[in-house]
Amino acid sequence: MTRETLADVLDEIALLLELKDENPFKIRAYRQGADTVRSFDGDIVQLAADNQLTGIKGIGEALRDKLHLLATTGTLLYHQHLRAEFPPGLFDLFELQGLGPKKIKGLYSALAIDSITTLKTACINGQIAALPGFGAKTQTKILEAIALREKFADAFTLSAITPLADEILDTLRLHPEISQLAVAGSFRRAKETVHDLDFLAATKSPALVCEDFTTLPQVAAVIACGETKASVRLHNGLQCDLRAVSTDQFPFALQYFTGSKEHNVALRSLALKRGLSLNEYGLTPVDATAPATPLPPIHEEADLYHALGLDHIQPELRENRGELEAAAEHTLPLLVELTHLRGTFHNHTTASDGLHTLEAMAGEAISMGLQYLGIADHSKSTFQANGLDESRLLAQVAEIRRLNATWDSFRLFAGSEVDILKDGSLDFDDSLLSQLDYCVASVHQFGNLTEDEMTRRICRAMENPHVTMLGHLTGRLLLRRDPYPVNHSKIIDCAAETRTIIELNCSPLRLDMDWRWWKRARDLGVLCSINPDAHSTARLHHLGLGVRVARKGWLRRQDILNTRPVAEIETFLRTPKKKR
Ligand code: DGT
Ligand code: CA
Ligand code: CA
Ligand code: ZN
Repeated sequence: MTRETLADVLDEIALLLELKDENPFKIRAYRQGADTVRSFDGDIVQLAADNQLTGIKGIGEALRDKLHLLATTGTLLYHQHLRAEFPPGLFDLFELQGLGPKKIKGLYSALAIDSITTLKTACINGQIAALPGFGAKTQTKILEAIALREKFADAFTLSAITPLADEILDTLRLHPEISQLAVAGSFRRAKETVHDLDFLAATKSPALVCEDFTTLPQVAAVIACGETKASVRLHNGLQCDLRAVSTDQFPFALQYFTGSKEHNVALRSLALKRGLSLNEYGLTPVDATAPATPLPPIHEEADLYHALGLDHIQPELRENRGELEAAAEHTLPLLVELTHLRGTFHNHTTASDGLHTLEAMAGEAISMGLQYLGIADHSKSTFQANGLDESRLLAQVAEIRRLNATWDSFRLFAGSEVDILKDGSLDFDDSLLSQLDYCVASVHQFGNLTEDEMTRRICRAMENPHVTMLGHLTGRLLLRRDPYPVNHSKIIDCAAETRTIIELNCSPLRLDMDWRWWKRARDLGVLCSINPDAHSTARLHHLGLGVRVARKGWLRRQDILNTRPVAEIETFLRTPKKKR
């Protein structure tokens, strides 16, 4: 039983209760419980097993008993009974963009729609368009969402599978016959979406390790199991491959299976130019008879790169986008690390659509060792997220100033995630914005403009002297919603010119701006801010994901605003934008 499983069960109960139209307070209690479990500082699983959850804020009596049962027995009858009230295919509907519990319930009771297949058929037959409360527009939207899901059927987001990868690694590490272990592939390269997990183990007993791999508790089906490799499918549909190699082969196999394929192809041809043949088993002279300079011993991946005259290339950079040239010239970037972060901007509270109060968010940031936290709740136009109007925002600013007086070595920065309106003007006027410490400007509506219109709209917002940074540039939701069209080059140029920071929004489905654009931005002197866009204390921890993506974008410590200590940030924010 892991912390994630506990939290997921509570979240699912909340969803099921919502389907049943239960009391909203009860639903909220489960959601909050899930969040508390995720963010709890300590071994919550053990505490639950020992029935020691009394007094933990966010976990009431009812949840306490359920968590205890779950942690000790692995299942919860209450949850299973709730689940049994609905057909299993119904749960897939939640993965469709734009369908919430209310709509799903309506479809289920009116048309007995209980799976994506039945929903698709009903759309094609025009039944959704005829349904009160739905209509032709919704029907088209649903069909688009289904098409999008089909397009990404075999992909997973990096963050969704990270807990699974860690769980499996933890189990395999206990195996007495495994001496070295890693996940390679796109996961190790921190690709934003991943098709499968590629495990690699060094062992003297490859067949045994392969067989044991297929009996992991997460495995739903065995695809193949041989002498040195095995493939399985997990309960969530994710495929996992395992290669079992010898200790000598391990660094070569790790390099090979980390990829990318393009990086490997380029590396192999570089080796060939030096008369060397590289594959997943080793590095050998092409011509065995020619007198060759002896190769240095290769014990780890770095040795392999060194043997080819290269600096060691971090996995995140291995996409054949200039990293081999930089490694040869000794100009690879020294990449940012999580420990470099001193704070973060763009976070929400209960004032708009966040789950936790200012104090709770600050408390979590303090416990993470951060020196500052930027608050940026929604502005009034984002009414669906309870955006703040002028007076509520000013009240929040006053509250932040009051709280700041209570800390010696921590501070909140008062900001706003201000809406960029259709014409590029902002949701608040300059006199209000000038009373804030900083401001994140984001697009939340009119995503259907042309690329030109959207680009001009965003550039106009960046020209405002009070806009410190641009929020989630493209509005994409990975595997759910395509980005709206926007000209990245022009946006980056404009950011450089107006000294506007671009956010790397590291909310797991966003990871926006995309990693492919950061090197260009960096080279033009555009600063990045790694922002979790946290709507709860637990989500502040997505900063780690943000750092992985920043690394993939070639970003160094000095390219990132929120690696700076609080005193520097204070000066920075007080300095007029043009002079920063
Ligand atoms: P994905 O699609 O998210 O699983 O992406 P990867 O990169 O993990 O791809 P995967 O699992 O098919 O293969 C893992 C690594 O193995 C890949 O990054 C590079 C290496 N590899 C696989 N097939 C080839 C190949 O045909 N040529 C070369 N040079 N390398 C390959
Ligand atoms: Ca893979
Ligand atoms: Ca694979
Ligand atoms: Zn936003």
